[in-house]
Amino acid sequence: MDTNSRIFVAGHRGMVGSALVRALQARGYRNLVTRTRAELDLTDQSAVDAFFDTAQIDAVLLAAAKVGGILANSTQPAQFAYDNLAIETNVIRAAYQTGVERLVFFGSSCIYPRECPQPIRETYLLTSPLEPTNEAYAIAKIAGLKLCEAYNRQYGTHYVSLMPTNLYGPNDNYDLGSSHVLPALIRKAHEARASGAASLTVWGSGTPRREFLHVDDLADATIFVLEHETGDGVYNVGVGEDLSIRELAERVCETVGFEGELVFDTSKPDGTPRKLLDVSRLGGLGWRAHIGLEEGLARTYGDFLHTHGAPVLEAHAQA
Ligand code: GFB
Repeated sequence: MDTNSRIFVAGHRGMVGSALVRALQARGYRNLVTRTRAELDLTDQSAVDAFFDTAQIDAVLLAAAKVGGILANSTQPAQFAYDNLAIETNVIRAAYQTGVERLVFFGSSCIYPRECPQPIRETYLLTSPLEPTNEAYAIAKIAGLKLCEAYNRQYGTHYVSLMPTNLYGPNDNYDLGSSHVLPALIRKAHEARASGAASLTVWGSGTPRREFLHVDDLADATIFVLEHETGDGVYNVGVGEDLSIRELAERVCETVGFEGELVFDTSKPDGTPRKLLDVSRLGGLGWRAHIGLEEGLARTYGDFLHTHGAPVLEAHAQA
């Protein structure tokens, strides 16, 4: 792997994909290959095969996926299962068939059992039942991780799986129905402050705990793995500490400057009680996260203001 390598960043427009492009370009990687969904539908096997047959790819960063928060996952299980299985099976198979040596597959901390010792080690995978609200997505991502391991074992490839905790940062999804909690709370606090509302609604009880990794840290970890022969397998990527949803909402309100009340809507699901990752495996190789939550929230709110100013926000709301 060197800065002339042809690296296919699948999903380059998404939050993870765009962070990977930023980080790779900043480090002098000049031969990044990208395709929009209109140019290449990754759920179409023959289109993916035709692309790989001519693109001469040296490495694949498979950041393309159908992702979403707890409500989207619990209401669209078939779409989450199918789209993610189709994308990963098409890309991993075509990568192998065209001699791609390195591939990084991105999963999520939701692949681990709902009830397992915390912090969660990579070895806890498949040791007990999954969280129902996102089981379809989790099964699809577990299948992708296992497919990488199968190709490594049978064909000697070096396909690595990174399991990030909850991510946030530039290019996140701020649609209140399909987004994750952190961007949703940023938007809610911003709109509440702008409208002079007395309160903002937080889903669930506020007691679940979550760990948050800025997406630029995930991009940094990905390049670390690409540039260090870290071996194959699965690596958790996180910051090593978590907080309750209530605490997160309070921190977001401080960042945004909203001083109203928090109202908890317990008709919405809490999901997994906790999913703090054990990050010692990647830590043991020398990688650490650098962006703490306070700095991350400030940067992310700044990005939100820049990209979702009032007019765009309204248009977004009607989309
Ligand atoms: O981020 P989130 O949607 O997904 O929800 P998960 C995290 C917690 O935040 C849940 C609460 O307890 C939500 O009830 N929450 C509070 C909110 N207010 C809000 C809100 O306005 N919007 C949202 N979305 N949540 C996802 C998985 O689980 O984690 C995905 O469904 C993926 O597949 C992702 O793995 C990383 O953290 O519960």
